[in-house]
Amino acid sequence: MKKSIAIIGVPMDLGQMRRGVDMGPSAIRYAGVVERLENLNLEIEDLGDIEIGSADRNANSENNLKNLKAVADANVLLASKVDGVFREGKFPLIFGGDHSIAIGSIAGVAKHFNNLGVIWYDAHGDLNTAETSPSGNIHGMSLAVSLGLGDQSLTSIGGYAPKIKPENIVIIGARSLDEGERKLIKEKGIKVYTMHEIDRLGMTAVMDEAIHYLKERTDGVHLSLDLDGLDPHDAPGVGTPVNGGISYRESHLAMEMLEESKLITSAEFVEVNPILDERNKTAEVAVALMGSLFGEKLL
Ligand code: B3U
Ligand code: MN
Ligand code: MN
Repeated sequence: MKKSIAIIGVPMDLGQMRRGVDMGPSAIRYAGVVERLENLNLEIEDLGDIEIGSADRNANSENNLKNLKAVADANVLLASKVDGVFREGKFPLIFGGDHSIAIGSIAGVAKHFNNLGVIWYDAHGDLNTAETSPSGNIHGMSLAVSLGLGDQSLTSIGGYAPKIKPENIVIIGARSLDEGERKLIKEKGIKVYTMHEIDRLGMTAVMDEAIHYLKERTDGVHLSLDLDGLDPHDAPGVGTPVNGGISYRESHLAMEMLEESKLITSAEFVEVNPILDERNKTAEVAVALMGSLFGEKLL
């Protein structure tokens, strides 16, 4: 049977303060994702975009959670959409939008597994809470929310918390962590491959270890790929670029190894911002990486 993929666009820009990331799903579609994946003999259904409320950029600033209500509402919708895709036996492929959408993606996915794993491919940890966040931007809190930490209107999405266990997370590409995030990583024993380990061990060994680690303890793995995990030379169209990132080649290798492992059961590609991009380069990189993740081969 043909593998069936359902695409969900989430034009969310309320989890951070830079305009343009709401156009990410359009940019990824424009870069030819449907044709690219259809060429791999996959059945693709594009479910269109989730509706996002409007910005309330001043409200809630006193509790350090910007646009809390609108971000929560959109993630409730996303969680139920993702849940529905799973019920139909399809693979959810989600396009962002800022990284706050991982809250809904993971809420929709995690109930279908006893022990969901997550690969968080990102320059950042996104492990802040309102108390530790330097910005109040919810896109820097989504992994913490999935661990059950944070405002109840976010952690309770999908009707259960926590969604994932700390030992089922692997962060890859980290090079910008806030104090509270570092503390949480140590406290919870979250596995992190920073750029130091990627340089030192090489991407092959990092992915081999990560895959082995998750295979042993999980029954499904969600890939949450923030394009700012890549170096800004290769993926310039992101809101918070950080130098010294993962290369385009290393990222392809990582996706190819994930494909070979058959580990990934859902995926999202986030933080593509066409306004900050160079001729849709970052969306094209995202689509190329999806090609590798779903089995594109040269020979
Ligand atoms: N850690 C900072 C910055 C940040 C997090 N995620 C992105 N930027 N993309 C924060 O605001 O939480
Ligand atoms: Mn992120
Ligand atoms: Mn990031």
